[in-house]
Amino acid sequence: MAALSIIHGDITKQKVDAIVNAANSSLLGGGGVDGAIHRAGGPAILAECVEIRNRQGGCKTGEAVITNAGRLPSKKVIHTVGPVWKDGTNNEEGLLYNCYVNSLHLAVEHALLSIAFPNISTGIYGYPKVSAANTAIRAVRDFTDSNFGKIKAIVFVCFDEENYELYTQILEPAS
Ligand code: AR6
Repeated sequence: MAALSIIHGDITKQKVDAIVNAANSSLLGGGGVDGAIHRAGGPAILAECVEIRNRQGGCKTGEAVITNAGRLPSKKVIHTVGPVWKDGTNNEEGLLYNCYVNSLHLAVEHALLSIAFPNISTGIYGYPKVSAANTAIRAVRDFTDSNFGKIKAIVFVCFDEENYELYTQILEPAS
């Protein structure tokens, strides 16, 4: 079983095999965690994003692509595109679930054993944080249940206090 942990902090500082970026379908960068990753990692990440974009036309919502990590302490960056929250009737939940599972599959394909996730879609894309946390945890647990031992460590990196409290309550209800 992969170890699941929660950190209150900045994903660009995580020394794991792969960090996940909450990107947009253009793969050309943006604000939030996407901006932070490109700023800290430098231009090599964007250069590879542009190559992918030229090859396959960006990344669809719920899907994931992988690049180098530039100057970041991780080995790779997995870019996934979360859904924009509308009202919950546009398969937002299924698409968010897919972001986590597809990122994990990509990590396994690249023999990456540890992975850190931000709270995808819960910033600029406006996904309600409680629902997003429950979906993220369900997706990760479903994946680890059916892919035993393929990933050793999964970290939820919560940047804002509200998400940190939420994940702690869901994953460590006794504390
Ligand atoms: N480390 C970890 N988490 C962070 C960091 C950080 N350095 N900075 C912000 N967060 P958002 P989205 C958290 O808006 O909602 C971009 O412009 C933040 O507190 O980054 O998926 C993209 O290009 C929040 O909980 O991503 C897209 O256009 C979480 O990251 C769009 O935003 C996600 O917030 C994607 O929107």
